[in-house]
Amino acid sequence: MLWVKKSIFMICSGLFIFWLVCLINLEGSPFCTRSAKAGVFATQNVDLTTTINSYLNFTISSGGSINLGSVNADIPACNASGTVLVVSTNADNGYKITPTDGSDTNSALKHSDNVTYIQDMVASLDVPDIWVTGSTKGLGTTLWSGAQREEAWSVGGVPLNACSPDSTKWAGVPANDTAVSGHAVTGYIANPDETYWGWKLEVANTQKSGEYAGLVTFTVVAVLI
Ligand SMILES: [Ca+2]
Repeated sequence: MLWVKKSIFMICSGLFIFWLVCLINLEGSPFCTRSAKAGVFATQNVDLTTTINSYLNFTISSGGSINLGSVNADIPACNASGTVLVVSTNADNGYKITPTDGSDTNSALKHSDNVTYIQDMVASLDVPDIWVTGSTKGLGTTLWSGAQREEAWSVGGVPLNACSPDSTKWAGVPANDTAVSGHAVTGYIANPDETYWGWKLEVANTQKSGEYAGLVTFTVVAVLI
């Protein structure tokens, strides 16, 4: 029986030595099935915050100067190419844009006598109206094209330009931008927003003849939270 006891002792000793070697540094050895040693560790989080500042860039890419030419009474003069505005902003609630001329009744067109004006077309930017040739009078503007053009400007068709018949509605230019806007994007826009504005003029035979000129100012306001 002595050889049995020796054999058992030898086997147990071998297993003990094998376990001890694995315990020390033979992790991953094909002879060792023990998984990797679990380390002692702890974690802490870093809470990061930042604020992205608002950005706004506004340019007139074309049509910064419009000449409506020589106008006869009761025959509208219309500028087909119009004025193209480009607005880039990262504002989280979009932006609004409004043409203004300092008067809710007079247009920007002022006679060289420095007194006489051509009137505004009688329709507001938020409720534009169709132009009835021979009846509608004054200077009007229209948002005739744009990716986010308001439905209020539309007559139903797709305008080829600002002067396409029955394709767009018109409005007078208000005194300031506090009441209504001609165009309002209500959400964040990733790409520059282009809007295409037309100009149309019709006068009665009582409008004083001569040269008229004036400025319309477009104001862009970013809408933040
Ligand atoms: Ca006006």
